[in-house]
This record gives sequence, structure tokens and C-alpha cells, in this order.
Amino acid sequence: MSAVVTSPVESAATPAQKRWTVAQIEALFALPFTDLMFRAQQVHRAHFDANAIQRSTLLSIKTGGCSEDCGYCSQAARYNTGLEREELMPLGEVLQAARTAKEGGASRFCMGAAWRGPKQKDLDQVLEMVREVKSLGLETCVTLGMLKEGQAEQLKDAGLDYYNHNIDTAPEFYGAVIGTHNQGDRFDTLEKVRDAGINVCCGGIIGMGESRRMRAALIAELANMDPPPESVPINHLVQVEGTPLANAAPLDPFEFVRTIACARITMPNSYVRLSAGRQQMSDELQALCFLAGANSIFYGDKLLTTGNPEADRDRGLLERLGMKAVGSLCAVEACAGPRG
Ligand code: SAM
Ligand code: DTB
Ligand code: SF4
Repeated sequence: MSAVVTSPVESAATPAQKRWTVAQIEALFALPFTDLMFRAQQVHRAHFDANAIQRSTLLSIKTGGCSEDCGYCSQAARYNTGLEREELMPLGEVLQAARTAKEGGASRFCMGAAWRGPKQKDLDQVLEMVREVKSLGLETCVTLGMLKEGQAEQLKDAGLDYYNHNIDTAPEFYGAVIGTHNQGDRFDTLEKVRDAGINVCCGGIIGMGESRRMRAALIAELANMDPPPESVPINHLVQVEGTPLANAAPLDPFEFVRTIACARITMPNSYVRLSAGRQQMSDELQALCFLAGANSIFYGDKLLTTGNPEADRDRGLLERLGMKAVGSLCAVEACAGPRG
């Protein structure tokens, strides 16, 4: 028998904002798989071209040596992951990578740094990168860790389009994965980003040993942001040797697809990105994620430090599925034009 799934309730505090309870999202998770997929498709088709995929390319501009202890991360200095530490990349190398990404068809270029947060002298260099990448006609995104007062405004002035900062998991599970900062710190930075007028890119990681209720709680936290993030990366844990989560229990792949569907239903206007973990997925599983409402991917042979499907394979997959690439500022032939 199907669970009865109610619509989100109106918040008493902010009447305009729809709020989802964890129980409502758990009820979505509990639907028969095909019913959940049908609901997700209905929502997806009412808000997006269901056959259009946005592509972002990632570049690690500062790798490894991070002070934080995030239990999944190859870049935490305290874990012996065999990763070679690299200083902040020179501007010229960043621009070369951005040009290559644009030629390959990416619409957004996302630069990631393994910092707890940027020091002002480092931020000054990143601001220059943002200005120059933007001038190539790419959308810009950075993920630099926690921001101090005034830093988000500087990024906005440099022309930054998106700031990525994930809340990663349910509030009640965050402390089991990360001890050097708390989720409240992450929300503080997200508020600074939003107040500065930068688009928010915020999601989490699935497959870290969390329960289904915790997956629902993560989605509820994201969906109840006012407004929800414009971009929602749903990462599948990439198990990295040497990290505390290297041997996390495997997740039923359908549970990952269900999580994508719940994100789509509860955040109808957001781009939901099928993010880390695609290299470990079959084409068929990725196609199910697109059916569940994912409409964005990381595109390019590398994520930050781990692998991603090769661009050729992704182009082939989109072609086999009859899907097209889109991007708001995309000028390449594969692009279907304006944002949407
Ligand atoms: N240091 C910054 C921060 O923590 O926000 C930016 C870089 S950090 C690597 C960006 C995000 O990548 C993390 O918040 C996490 O969601 C994701 N991530 C990192 N390692 C991962 C892994 N092994 N599997 C899946 N996602 C991962
Ligand atoms: C996000 O949510 N996923 C990306 C991006 N934002 C910065 C990072 C994924 C990292 C996967 C592990 C690695 O390559 O180090
Ligand atoms: Fe550092 Fe970010 Fe990795 Fe955490 S996720 S260890 S903050 S690079």
C-alpha cells in the first residue's frame, strides 16, 4: 500500500515560504519506487526541460593540507590519503583550465580550495581568478570554506555567480562526520553568501552510513532554506583510502536515486546536480538519476582530487539518452541557449 504523501505546510512564521517536515519527506522516500519516480518526473517537467542538462567543470585551485577533519575528505591534512599537497594555483594555469572547460562545453567553472576558510591575501588572488574566468564568458563558482565578514561582498563585486558550501548531512549526524567545525558555522556562511546577493550552491553527501530519516532530514534542511539553494549538489560518497569513511557500508543504489527524487520534488526550481560518485555508477544508474530529476552534472575527467567519467563518455551518454546540454552563458554548439 502506498504511503499518503501530503503537500508541504505553510509556515506560521513566514507565510510565503513552504516548509517540508522530515516526516513528509520520509513518506516520499517510502513510496513505491515507480510512484516516487512518477512524482519526481511530474515536478521536473512542470519546471524544467526534462531533457536538458547543465554542466559545470571543477578545478582544485589549492589542494590538500586542510586543517579540518571531515571524515570523507582526501584533503584533510590529518589523514594519510597519499595526496600530494599543492599551493594556490597561478592565475595563468587556472585560466588555461577554464578555457579548456569552455571549449569542451561547460557553462560554469567551479574553483575549489582545501581551506577552512580563505585568508585575505589568498582571497585577493581568488578574486582575480573570478574576474578573469568571468570575462571568458563562463559562469563562476567557488568553494573556499567558511567566509568572514565582508568576504562574500568582495566575491560578489568580483562577479562571482555561485558559492558552493555544503551542509553535507542531517544536523544530528554532522558531529559524527566532522568535529573541527559545526553545521551552524556552515549556515552562517550560507547566510553571508545569500545576503551578498550570490547564488547559493548547497547540498550534501549520501552513503556515509546515515539512516533514511537522516537523508530526509538533510533534504528538509535544504528545501526549507528561504529561498532554497539555486543549485543542489547531491554527492555519493567517494570512498577514499585513509579517511575514516573509507569503509563505509555500501548504499543500495535505489536509495541514492530516491534521494535525488526527493530533492527534485521538494526543490522544484533548483538545479539538482548528480555530483560526486558518477565514475562508480553504471550508465543505467545515472539515467535513473536523470529520470528522478537530476538536471546537472560535473563535467570533466576529474572532480577535485578523485576521478569523474571522461567528457567523451558523458557526451556519448547524453547522446544515447537524447539529452542536450544547456547553460545560461553557454556559447558552444551543443548549448540549447538561454538558462532553463
Ligand atoms: N573546503 C571547502 C569546503 O569544505 O567547503 C571546499 C572544498 S570541499 C572538498 C567541497 C565539498 O566536496 C564538501 O563539502 C563535500 O560535500 C564534497 N566532498 C569532499 N570529499 C568528498 C568525497 N570523498 N565524496 C563525496 N563528496 C565529497
Ligand atoms: C560538491 O558538492 N561536490 C564537489 C564540489 N561541490 C566542490 C566536490 C566533490 C569532491 C569529491 C572528492 C574529490 O574529488 O576530492
Ligand atoms: Fe577541508 Fe573542505 Fe575537505 Fe573539510 S571538505 S577537510 S573543509 S577541504
